[in-house]
Amino acid sequence: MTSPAEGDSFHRMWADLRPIGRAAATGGYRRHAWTGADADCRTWFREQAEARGLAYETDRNGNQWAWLGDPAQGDAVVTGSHLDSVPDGGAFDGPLGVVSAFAALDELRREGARFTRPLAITNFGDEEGARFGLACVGSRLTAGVLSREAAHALTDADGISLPRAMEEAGHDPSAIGPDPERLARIGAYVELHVEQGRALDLTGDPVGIASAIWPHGRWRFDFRGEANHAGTTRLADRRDPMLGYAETVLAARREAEAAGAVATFGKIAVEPNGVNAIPSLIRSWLDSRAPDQAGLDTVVAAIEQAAKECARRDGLDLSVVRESFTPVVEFDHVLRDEIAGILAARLPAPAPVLGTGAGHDAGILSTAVPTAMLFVRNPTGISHSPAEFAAEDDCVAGVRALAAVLEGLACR
Ligand code: HGY
Ligand code: MN
Ligand code: MN
Repeated sequence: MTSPAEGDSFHRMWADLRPIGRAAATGGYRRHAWTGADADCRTWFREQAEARGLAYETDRNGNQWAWLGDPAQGDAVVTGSHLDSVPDGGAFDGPLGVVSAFAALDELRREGARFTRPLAITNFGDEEGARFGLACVGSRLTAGVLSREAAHALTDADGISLPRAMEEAGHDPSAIGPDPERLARIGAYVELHVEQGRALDLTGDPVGIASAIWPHGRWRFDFRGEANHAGTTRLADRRDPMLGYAETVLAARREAEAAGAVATFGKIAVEPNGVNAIPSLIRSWLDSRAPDQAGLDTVVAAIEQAAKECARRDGLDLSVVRESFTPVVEFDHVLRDEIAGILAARLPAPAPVLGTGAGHDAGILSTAVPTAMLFVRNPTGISHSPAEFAAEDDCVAGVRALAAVLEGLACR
């Protein structure tokens, strides 16, 4: 068991954060960008920063920063993650990294660590893209891989634009866009995250280090047919988009299996969505990921081809739009190996180095600054679900590992 001091601040923060945006019926979280639950998470973050005497700020893109030391000194060590969730998401995806960052700082301060580099703790906004459809909006804007114009064009299911949602939540969107000055202050970004998979459960390690992120993206497939009566329209007379959609879902599974990739249709909107009406329109979203770009391209092209063939056969109009894309990420080898060395001196066995199919802000920031990730064991591997879990001892092992890494990097 861990010493009370180590676990205290982690458990206190975890208990404070736990009820925010949690749906009683499922135990899942609905902390979508620029909603009330997101605002409550942001308030929690600011309170944690100010309670520790850290300099708090929200950047032009709505990301939250808590600074120890003078950012202008540069070469800062930054750690954090995100607090937003997927619809009905788990408690750990994102928050574990933010809570662990504050807890690791608490531990280092208890031990009298002397920081020689500025340290910042972050909450990157809208990592899941649950409301506006694009993943990692806050970090993409800051890293300059999402243009101001493209961000302004993002809308949610109710047609509310991202800037308007920001404004309604009290954040001025007028300056959203690249933030090179801020990036120039960062010497290294290290994100701790619950593992979204079972690799560490299989190796028996509480903590691992990330090597790479698979290329992945989101595509919207719209199948437009002809609304009609479900009871009186002859089968031969139908232009039913549901058939095209259904066959495309089956093709996605087939093509992904053949390519050693993954493909998921997890979101669908049916118009008019009546039990006794043949739909006029099916909007559906594909999430696909593969170990390399060629594999991903092959899978998505094959799925699109299958959709086209169905559309041609059934007289449907098909449109396919890529809404989000993240190229393959290879984390900085020097930082990765430095972290492995720091942990090797602390852990009973070297921390495994593992790839992931999950996207992260660290992946986006890797285009601009040296980044690394630590994973904390997830015994079931389940994520993006209320069942997502990490054992208490593993969470505290994650805090200890992060504290060791921050000390090794920022207290030289
Ligand atoms: O979708 C992802 O991989 C991440 O959880 N945003
Ligand atoms: Mn996630
Ligand atoms: Mn995440």
